[in-house]
Amino acid sequence: MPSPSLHKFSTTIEAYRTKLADESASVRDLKALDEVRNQFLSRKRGYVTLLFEEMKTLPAEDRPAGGQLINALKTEVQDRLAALEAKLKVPAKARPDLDLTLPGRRLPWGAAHPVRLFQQELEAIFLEMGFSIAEGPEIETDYYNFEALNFPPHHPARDNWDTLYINDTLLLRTHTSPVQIRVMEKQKPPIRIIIPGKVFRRDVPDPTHLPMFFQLEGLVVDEGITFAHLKGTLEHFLRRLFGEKLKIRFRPSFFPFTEPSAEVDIECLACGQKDPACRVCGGTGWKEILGSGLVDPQVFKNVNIDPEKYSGWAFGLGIDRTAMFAFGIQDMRYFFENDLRFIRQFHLK
Ligand code: 2U9
Repeated sequence: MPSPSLHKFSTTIEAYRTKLADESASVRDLKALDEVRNQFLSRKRGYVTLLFEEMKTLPAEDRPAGGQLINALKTEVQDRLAALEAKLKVPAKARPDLDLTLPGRRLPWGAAHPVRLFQQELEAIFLEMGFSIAEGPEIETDYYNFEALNFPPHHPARDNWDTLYINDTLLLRTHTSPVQIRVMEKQKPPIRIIIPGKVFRRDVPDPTHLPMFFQLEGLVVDEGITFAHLKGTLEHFLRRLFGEKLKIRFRPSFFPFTEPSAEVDIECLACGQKDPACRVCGGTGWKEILGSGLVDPQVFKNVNIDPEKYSGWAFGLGIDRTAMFAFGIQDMRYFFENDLRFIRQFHLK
């Protein structure tokens, strides 16, 4: 019969044996193995060293048996760690529990959204012509969104831009035009930029309106820029997008930030200008696609560019709206309902 103190000591050793089994079961690499080795065998504070210290508190007649118990545990620790180390050092390909010939797990792939894909097509045409892409904040001040663009406070033209205000001075930009102002404040002409981005209007969603949509605007500023540059560049852009033979017409219009201004229509590609009941063009044969104009001299003055020396032209179009026309989509809301049966149709290229 072991004495009660030796019995207690052997129970303690048994607990360390269980601990060794638990710890070594979770070892996955050599670093973890080293940690377990230190835990048990470190000369200063390892469990084995501590057990030898504890052994000294046993009655003298129990010490030899206590020492044997510790040495047995120590051998077990060393054997188990050596076996684990050998297993970890075998190359993965030689391990029977790891079959490297199995195919990998297939991850679901994300893909660009159709509006983004279309945006990239538009960008590519302007990049070919030497334009750069500029970006700016979606939360804007009243100054950059309106005043700098020649909309005085309380001017009735603001009614056409139904605005989501955050407070008296901050708002969600209603167009990407504030970015042109920011660029012109920092950069001297020549300037040749496009600005794609999210814009916001206080609109109730319906097939042709959403409170958030995407715009692409452009700006060219240099000496000697005329309406001919506007016309030639926009015609080239539209024919690269919709085809060489596309019919285009310019109509006079008004925007506070351009003078003169023009809206640009293209032939209706849905009915080929032939269906008086066409749902896309309303039977007119024409589809309004963008707005444009020569930059108003007042806008140049607001950013300290001399309107006597420089002139420029600008345009704006709705990316989602134009994508609907290009892809034959009836309802703008489809773009943002995240129905994969709809979204996936645009990834055939
Ligand atoms: C500066 C100077 C001029 C940008 C322009 C339009 C005409 C236009 C609309 C088309 C459809 C917006 O998405 S839409 O609702 N845009 O008609 N935008 S000229 O002119 C600028 C911009 C910035 C400094």
